[in-house]
Amino acid sequence: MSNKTVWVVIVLLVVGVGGYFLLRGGYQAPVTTQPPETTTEVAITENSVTANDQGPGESVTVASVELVDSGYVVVHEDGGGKPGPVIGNSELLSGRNSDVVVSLSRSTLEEEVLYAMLHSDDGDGVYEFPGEDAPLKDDSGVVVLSKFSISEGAAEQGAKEISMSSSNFSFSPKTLTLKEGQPVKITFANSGTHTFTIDELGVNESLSGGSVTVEFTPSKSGTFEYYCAVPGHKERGMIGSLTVN
Ligand SMILES: [Cu+2]
Repeated sequence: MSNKTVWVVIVLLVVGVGGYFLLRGGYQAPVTTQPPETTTEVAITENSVTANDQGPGESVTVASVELVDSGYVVVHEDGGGKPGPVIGNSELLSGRNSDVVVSLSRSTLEEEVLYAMLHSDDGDGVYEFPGEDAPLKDDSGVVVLSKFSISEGAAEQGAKEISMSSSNFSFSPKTLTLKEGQPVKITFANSGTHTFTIDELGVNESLSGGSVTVEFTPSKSGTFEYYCAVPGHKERGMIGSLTVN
């Protein structure tokens, strides 16, 4: 064998063996590792607001606001059983906002009813209504609001009253915030046959007929799932998240 032939054989061997390992995956390109995701932000897909009954003062605290886009939580006084004049507002960023303090143009009065309503922002960061900053509505065209009342010792006494809807196949709102130990009375506008079930709190009420009232007292704090236990309904979207503080 000439020198030239030896070199040709060596080159063929190197290329052949190298190719074999490449095909077998025996050689792996260096992997650049991505830093782990550190954010726990949950994407907000639906606007919601929850205000609990509270004592009188010069501001109110809105327990929970979830906004898809930045906007306002606006406090209306009662105007004959529905939201009347505005007595305060607070600008909020998109996402989950807890215990939002809204300063008011007057002190709240014992036993009065107030409404915390979500409004959009037209982009100028100034609350204008009537104007561009209209109330936000849910998928069914209902204004997103939470009715609450002012009373001394609200947390110890009266049940928190909430309106919800249940239908094929969703609950509205999809998030609730309640206080541990404060009784709650939920009136469902219902269509179809469903249940309102919270395993951790021992709640399992059937919902049938047009209007159903469910009463319970959250016995512990935490974040719990509420869902419809009719087979297949939860999977199709009858599920929500309850936070008990
Ligand atoms: Cu159902």
